[in-house]
This record gives sequence, structure tokens and C-alpha cells, in this order.
Amino acid sequence: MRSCLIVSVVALVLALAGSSAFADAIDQSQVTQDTGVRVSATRLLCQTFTAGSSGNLEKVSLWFSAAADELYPATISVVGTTNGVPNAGSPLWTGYFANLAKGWFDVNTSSTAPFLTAGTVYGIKLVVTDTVVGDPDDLWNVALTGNPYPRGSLLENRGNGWVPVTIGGVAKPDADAAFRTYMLTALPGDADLDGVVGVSDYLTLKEHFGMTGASWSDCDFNGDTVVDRADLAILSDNFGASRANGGIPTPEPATLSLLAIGALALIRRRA
Ligand SMILES: [Ca+2]
Ligand SMILES: [Ca+2]
Ligand SMILES: [Ca+2]
Repeated sequence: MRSCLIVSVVALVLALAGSSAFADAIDQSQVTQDTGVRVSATRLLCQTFTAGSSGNLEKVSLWFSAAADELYPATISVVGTTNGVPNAGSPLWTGYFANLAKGWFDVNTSSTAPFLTAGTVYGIKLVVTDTVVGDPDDLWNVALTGNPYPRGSLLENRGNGWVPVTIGGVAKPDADAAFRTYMLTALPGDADLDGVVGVSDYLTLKEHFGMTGASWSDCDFNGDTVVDRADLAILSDNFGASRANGGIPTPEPATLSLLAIGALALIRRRA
């Protein structure tokens, strides 16, 4: 009973300590530009990217160039991919914009802040409603050659599926659009994303130890889809870290010993 009380008190203290947030930081970035690529209702564009860290996507920025009267309503989405190509299903995030603006155009995705997993490929998809043939369209600035962003590519879809962007009918597989992604990186070991690596995360790991096909919320912190000792080590090493204390592990002694006893039992039981 006494240890239950200690665990509850520690969990409460850690939960309160995690109430402030880290600032979002640039996770992926491609800023090289040598031309603008048109996007229209009959030509969708998608720049794929590989998340560098696991966490919540707070913002994406795209670089547009066109005269003000050439900027048309757009839908910008963040999508999952299969074999490097955007999924047809529901986007992870989507927003409608009556007007775009020249230069870096910020898209605030924090309304739902989709969780991205390090090493996984996603896409930023751009769809506009301009159907006027011959009218200047929105221009997403790109680098056409040199593959400045090796962990993704610029794709187009003219109604026949996603392929590398084409210019004058020539495929440009080394093209990349100008974009940035901003993430609120998750604390290693914070399965429930409450900003604290604490008892609730440990209990989740204990419950899911040995699980396959796992994701971050199941306590797969290293992205190998298995919950095992490696994930336990990550959680243990970061126990007590919170956004409030700058992510520094600060185990409370009583909790640490409880965690150690539990972890030993866990390993023995599943060995
Ligand atoms: Ca590329
Ligand atoms: Ca947590
Ligand atoms: Ca794992």
C-alpha cells in the first residue's frame, strides 16, 4: 500500500512538472531553389521527407513564388506514404487556405500535431483549385537537379498516379521542393506524450513487453516495431526527464528503486 502511495505521489509531481512545453525546432529542411514548379487542379505536387526524430509535427513551411493575383486557394496536407508514394487514404493533417503568400508560407499543423516516427517517410501534398488553362498557377520553388534532399523527392500526379516531377515532359527524379518541417520532439521514453518520462510510461512498457508491430505509444522508442530490453533501457536512462526540466533525467530515488525491481522482474519473467 505504501509503495502504491509513493508511486501515485511521484506520478502526480512528475505530471505537474511537465505542464510547460519545449519550443518546436526544425526537423527537416530543403532550401535550395532554382525555379518554380506550377501546381494546378490537374497537377498535384507532393514533396516526401523522412522524419529525423519522433514527435509531434507542429508546422511545415513551403516556399512559393508568384504574383499576388496568381495565388489561388490551396489544400495542403501531410500524408503517410507506401514505397515512397503518398497514401490515397486520409491525410495525417489537412488545411484549406484561401490565399497563399510569397516566400516561406507557414502552415500551422499544431491543431492535431500528427505524431511522426523517426526514419519513416511522409509527404507534404499541395492541391490547388485553379483550372484556368494557360493561366499562371501557383509556383512552389524547387531545385530541379542535384538531389539536395536525399531523404525524399518531389512527385507529381496528373491523374495517372504519383511519379517524379516532370519539366517539359522530362522526369526530374533529383528535384526537391523548398520545405521545412518543425517538430516538438518527444522525450525518449515518454510513451503517452504527457511531457514526462514517468511511472505511467513504465507501466505501459511492462504491459507491452515483447509486443511486435508496436509503435511509440506502445513503448517502441527505437522504431524497430518491437518492445524489448532496448526500449526498457531508453526509458530507464531517461526516467524523470520532463519538458519542464529541459529533458534531464532526474529519477526520484524511491521511484527509481521501484522501477529497477520491476524491470528485473520483467526481464526474468520474459527471458
Ligand atoms: Ca530528393
Ligand atoms: Ca509520459
Ligand atoms: Ca523497440
